[in-house]
Amino acid sequence: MSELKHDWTLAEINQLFDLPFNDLLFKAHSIHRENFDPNKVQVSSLLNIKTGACPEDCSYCSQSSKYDSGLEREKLMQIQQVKEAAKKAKDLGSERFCMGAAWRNPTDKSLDVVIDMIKEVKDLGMESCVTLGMLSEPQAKKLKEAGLDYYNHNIDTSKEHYSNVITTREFQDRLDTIDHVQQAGINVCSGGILGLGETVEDRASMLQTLANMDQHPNSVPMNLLVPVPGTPFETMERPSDIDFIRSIAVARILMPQSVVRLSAGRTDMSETMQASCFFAGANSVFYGDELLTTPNVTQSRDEALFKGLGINMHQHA
Ligand code: SAM
Ligand code: DTB
Ligand code: SF4
Repeated sequence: MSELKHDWTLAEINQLFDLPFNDLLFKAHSIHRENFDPNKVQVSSLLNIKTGACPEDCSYCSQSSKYDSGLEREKLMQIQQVKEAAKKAKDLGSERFCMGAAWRNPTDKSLDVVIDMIKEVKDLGMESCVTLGMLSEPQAKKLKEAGLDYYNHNIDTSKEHYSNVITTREFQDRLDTIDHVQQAGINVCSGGILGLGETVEDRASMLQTLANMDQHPNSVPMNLLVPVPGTPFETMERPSDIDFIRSIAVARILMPQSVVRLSAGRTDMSETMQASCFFAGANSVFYGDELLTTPNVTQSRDEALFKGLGINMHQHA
């Protein structure tokens, strides 16, 4: 097992980004092998339990009320529907069920409903994850008592670039919620999005924030922006495949024991690119035909990909 370091300097991280690609990948893959079975990928499934009409202005998001992405808003889902979706995900082989809500923060009343949903997921023998926006300390404690396994709260980009992407909250708000989740003893899932017009320095800074937390997030989703028509970032330039793979490799080196998830954006990635991401240290994906509001790689294509690469889906994470 690699030793964990929490005092990464930007200079050290920039040096990793500057390495020749083969040197970077060799280093990342060696660390990956020391800490994980390189032929195993953890799979989680997503369900959007509350769609659209979000008061936040995240420039990439289909669910913000500030932009017209053509998405129909929907109220908080009925428990029965959640149960059916979780059962389906379990039958497909997914081990974690992650429920997302387009909220700035949950009200205490809606949190109670989500808690009932978490209990249904737990009753199926699956790990539970939710992403509901900002949480107060008591709300995080309540979720822990309900048996929640993971809370997803992405920092999305660097602190320097944050206000170019979102103006309705501050970077520190994200860190505060992550702190409440960590203090409550819930596993943290936190990562970001590449393709938000950030520089390589911003990527280094984002990864530095994640890696220098008191505890590394247990799970680090690395999303490639899914460009959504109607949002301000609809025509944002896409990072090169090589630059994306480099960021996965650096995340693996900085956080050797965290599960790095190759998250949104896989529909626009070739199989070769995904294979390179797995080599660089990614060891988790979202599995199932849909992300939150956009399509994911179909389950049958993923099955074929994993078979071709000799990758097994984790049965026990
Ligand atoms: N509203 C909550 C929040 O923002 O924390 C939870 C749901 S929000 C949709 C969860 C995460 O999805 C965001 O933090 C962002 O990282 C990711 N996301 C949203 N839209 C995306 C897009 N178009 N492409 C890639 N990732 C996206
Ligand atoms: C994460 O990092 N990515 C997921 C999950 N956590 C909640 C969401 C991806 C959303 C992609 C765009 C959409 O489907 O709306
Ligand atoms: Fe709302 Fe979350 Fe979308 Fe931002 S990312 S607009 S907070 S649903």
